Amino acid sequence: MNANPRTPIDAGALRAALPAWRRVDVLENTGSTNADVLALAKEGSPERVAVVASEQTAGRGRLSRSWTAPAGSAIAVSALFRPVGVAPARLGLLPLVAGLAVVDMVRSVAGFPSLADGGDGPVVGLKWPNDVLLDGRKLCGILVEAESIDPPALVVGIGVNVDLTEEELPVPHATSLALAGAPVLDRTKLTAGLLDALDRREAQWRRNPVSLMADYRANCLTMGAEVRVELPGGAELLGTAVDVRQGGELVVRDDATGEERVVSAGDVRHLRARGGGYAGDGLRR
Ligand code: BT5
Repeated sequence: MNANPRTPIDAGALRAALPAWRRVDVLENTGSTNADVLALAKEGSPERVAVVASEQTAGRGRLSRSWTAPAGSAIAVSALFRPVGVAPARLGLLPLVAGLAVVDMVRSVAGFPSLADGGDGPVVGLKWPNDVLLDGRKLCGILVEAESIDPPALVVGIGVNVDLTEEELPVPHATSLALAGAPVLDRTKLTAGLLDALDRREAQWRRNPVSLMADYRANCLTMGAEVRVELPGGAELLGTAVDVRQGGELVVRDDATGEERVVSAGDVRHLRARGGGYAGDGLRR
C-alpha cells in the first residue's frame, strides 16, 4: 500500500516511461482534459500526445453528464489519435479499445493479475461496451470525442478512480482501486501503465482488429451473462449475451423467442454474470 497515495504525479518519471508518446502534459488542475486535447487537435497537433490532470473542474461524461473525483484521487487522462486508414464505420470501436487498455493496466500495474472468474480475488473485466468493472462496480469512465471524422482526429478520455474512499464515491455503484484492495496506488506508475497499454491496444486495433476483438471478448464479462438491455426508444430485451461481433455489436439470445438479436446501442445490465457473480448498476459489497 502506498504510504501517501495522493502525492503528485511525477511528470519526469511519467515521460521517461513513455517513449512512444510524443508529448505528455501533466497539469495540477484543468477544466477537462478532453477539452484540452481537443484544442491541441484543432491546432494541428500530431497524434500520441496526452494531457494528464490531478483535478478536473468540468470533467465530462457522455450525454452532457459530468465526471467528478476529489483532487489527486484519480487518473484523468486524454490522448489524441489520428487513425488514418481506419474506415469511419470502424472508428466506433475506439472506446472498446480504451476499455481493454484499462483492464490491461489494472492487471499488469495495479496488481490484480488474473480474471479471478468466480474466485475470491476481485473480478476485473468489461461490461459491454466499455465500462470497466471491478467486483461489479464501475472503476472507470471513457469518453471518446471526435475533432474530425475524415480525416480522423479522435480524443480518448479516461478517468480511473484510484484511491477514493467509500464516502468520496460520486455514485454508490462506483468503486476505486483502493476500495478493491489494489496493492499499487501510485498514480505515476498507474498512468504510465495506462498510456502504455493504450498505445499498444490502439496499434493492435489498426494492424490486427481480429486479434483485438478476440482479446476484447476474452475480457468482456457480458459474454455469457444473462442481461437486460434497455434499447434506444425504450424497449427492453431479456436474454443471454452470446457474442460480440467484429463491429462491436452485442449478440443477445432473446429469452422470449430464442432468436439471436444484434444490439448496436443500448444500456446493459448484468442479471447474472459468468461465474455466478453479479455485475451491474446498483451493486454494493
Ligand atoms: C463516462 O460517462 O463514464 C465517461 C467519463 C469520462 C471521464 C474522463 S476523465 C478524463 C477525460 N476528460 C473528461 O472531461 N472526461 C474524460 P457516463 O457513462 O456518462 O457516466 C457519467 C456518470 O457517471 C455521472 O452521471 C455519474 O453518475 C457517474 N460518475 C461521475 N463521476 C464518477 C466517478 N468518478 N466514478 C464513477 N462514476 C462516476
